[in-house]
Amino acid sequence: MSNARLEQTLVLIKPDALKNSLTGYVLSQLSEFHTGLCFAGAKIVHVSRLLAEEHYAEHRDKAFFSSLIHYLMGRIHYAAEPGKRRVIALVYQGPNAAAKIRAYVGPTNPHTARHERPGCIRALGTLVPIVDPQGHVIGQRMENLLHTSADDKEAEREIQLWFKPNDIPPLMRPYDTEINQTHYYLKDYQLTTAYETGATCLIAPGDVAWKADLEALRALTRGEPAPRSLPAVAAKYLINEQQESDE
Ligand code: 3AN
Repeated sequence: MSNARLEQTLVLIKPDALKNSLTGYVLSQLSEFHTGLCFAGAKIVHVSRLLAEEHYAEHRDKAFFSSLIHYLMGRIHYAAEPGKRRVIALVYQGPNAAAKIRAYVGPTNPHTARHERPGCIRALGTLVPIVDPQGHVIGQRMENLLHTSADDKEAEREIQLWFKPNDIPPLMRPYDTEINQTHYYLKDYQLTTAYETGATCLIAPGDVAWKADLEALRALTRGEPAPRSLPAVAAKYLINEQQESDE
């Protein structure tokens, strides 16, 4: 990004932070007074499996992946209260946004955070054993309260995964947008441009969309290789749209 004022980063306040009533503390710690960054976007999200798996796509082959997805979906901290399964997604803006927020939040592993950066937000997190159906410990899950984008490139991918352009005020939008000209629907995870019963409209003509999403949808419609997968485009348009089963 050429304009440093428009540098942005994604922060997710995850279900363990919500459960432990740390939201106010996190917002205060990350406030403009401390970080020099300001809000560009905020939304409360019931995280679908599609969104969680896209968000953590780089960890797909790791032993902790399934546990990580359930954690982000709120199934671990709100097992008996599906209505409370939420994440607060925030976009912060300002020079060096990703690096600044990561420095405030601290290391990924809460034990390391406590050791190396006592007082950082993730020092309040914990490590939890992951147990297989036979009761054997097969790994550990880091409950580290927050997600923050690793760098500017990841921030671009993640902000466009969680936010539509209109979730961000016009003068704060960091990435190219385009006015859509076509109806795009999703039915049984397949893309169509004509409505069928049971289909969900992803984007309608006249909607403002990320340019990269529309480029991907046009390529996918033509059956050509797309710069971005259908789930990566669709997930944000389905946010808070449908009631997921508890599978
Ligand atoms: P960060 O969240 O600091 O960017 P990533 O992207 O490496 O760190 O990891 C994403 C999430 O995956 C972490 N927040 C953590 O919950 C989990 N995770 C990463 N590495 C491990 C690991 N070795 N064991 C268990 N969980 C992990």
